[in-house]
Amino acid sequence: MLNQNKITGISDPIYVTQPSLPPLEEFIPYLEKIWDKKILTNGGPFHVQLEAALCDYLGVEHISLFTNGTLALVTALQSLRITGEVITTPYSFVATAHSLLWNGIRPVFIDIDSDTFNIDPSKIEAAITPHTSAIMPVHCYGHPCDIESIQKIADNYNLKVIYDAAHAFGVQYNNESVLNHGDLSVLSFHATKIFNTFEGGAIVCPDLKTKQRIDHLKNFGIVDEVTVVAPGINGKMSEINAAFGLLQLKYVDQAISRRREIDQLYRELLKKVRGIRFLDARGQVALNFAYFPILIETEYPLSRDNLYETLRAENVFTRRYFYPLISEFPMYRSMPSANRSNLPFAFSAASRVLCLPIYPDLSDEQINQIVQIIEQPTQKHSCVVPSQKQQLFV
Ligand code: T4K
Repeated sequence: MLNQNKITGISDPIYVTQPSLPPLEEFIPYLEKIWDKKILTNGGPFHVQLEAALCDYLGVEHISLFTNGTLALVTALQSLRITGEVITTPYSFVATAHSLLWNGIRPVFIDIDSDTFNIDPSKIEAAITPHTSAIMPVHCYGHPCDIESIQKIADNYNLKVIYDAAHAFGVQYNNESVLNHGDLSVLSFHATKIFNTFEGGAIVCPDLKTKQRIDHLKNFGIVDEVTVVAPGINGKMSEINAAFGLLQLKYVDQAISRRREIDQLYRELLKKVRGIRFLDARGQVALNFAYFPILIETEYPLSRDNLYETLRAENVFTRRYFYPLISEFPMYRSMPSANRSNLPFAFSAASRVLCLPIYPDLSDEQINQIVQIIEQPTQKHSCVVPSQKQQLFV
């Protein structure tokens, strides 16, 4: 029955993303070097090289590499000695708020901007209490937050700003890296990200002293053989991941440029579909096209979840990033700031969003097939209505 309904006959599943991988043979020389030297971790040569190469590529001062973005977030909060309450968004991957709980910090959720889906700065001041020590915004989908307004409030109230920049690798805002804003920015190099090291992450920081503190914290707090300065953790990136990162860096521009083409093609093909809306970034930006979110509005004949299921039945596995909201998960749900009435736009966004597949190896043909599935209910819809009308007149 399902087969009869197939619109495009897509046989191999298309996922929301697929990691970019360089040619395997190019990785072998890196492995040979590791085998020769037998330095596998603890700040080895590839680790040092990747930190320098990323500073160069991203246009930032200092970077500290991590095993993943979540440990980098946890450590970023430790490094600035953040305590009490932190104002953040419910519209993100759950790691954003989990990093606060792991530090014994209470997340205070505020609503998002209805256009950008990033934290709404006009909601920050009302959420500040004597316990507030920082703001943790997310550059959602790599679209920069309202950096200026956030910084102004942070300065007025003496709050730190830690950006969860997991989606914002390579993003420029006003011709400068978006990662240079706030006190710290945290990146993820997970397999699903623009730039991946299988697993990985990093903290971007503006001064050497902060980097040194972060470097100690990610290595158990060890300074030297006989000195431990803090109850640190093991968050170090291994040499194999760092080596892979160096190779990946050679291909990242190519990957972003193919993503840009895919973004443009989707926009071109979908612009005439009633009830499908795009999300645009504000200001002068160079994006990385990490995600392709669309919004399913009421004029579209199917609900967002019906479209999600229709695509699944056709072997296209989109994702509802970010549904459910973080604030809906059991460990957050009972917090006063998680109340639905406090987060109307976030709830609305989470009920309408669908992230379509986007990754460098996605072909134009596959994009056309995906769009065909999205268009079909609108065509069916416009056919059904006249034929029903005709029957009435028979
Ligand atoms: N802050 C934000 C704002 C984040 O988005 C994230 C991570 C973090 C912090 C934390 O950073 P890390 O600690 O992860 O470095 C995925 C990722 O696991 C997660 O890293 C990411 N955000 C989040 C948005 O997406 P899932 O549960 O949706 O992943 P999964 O396994 O369902 O993968 C999605 C699709 O990707 C799969 O359907 C197939 C494809 N895939 C995935 C993997 C892992 C592959 O083709 N190959 C792979 O190896 O969370």
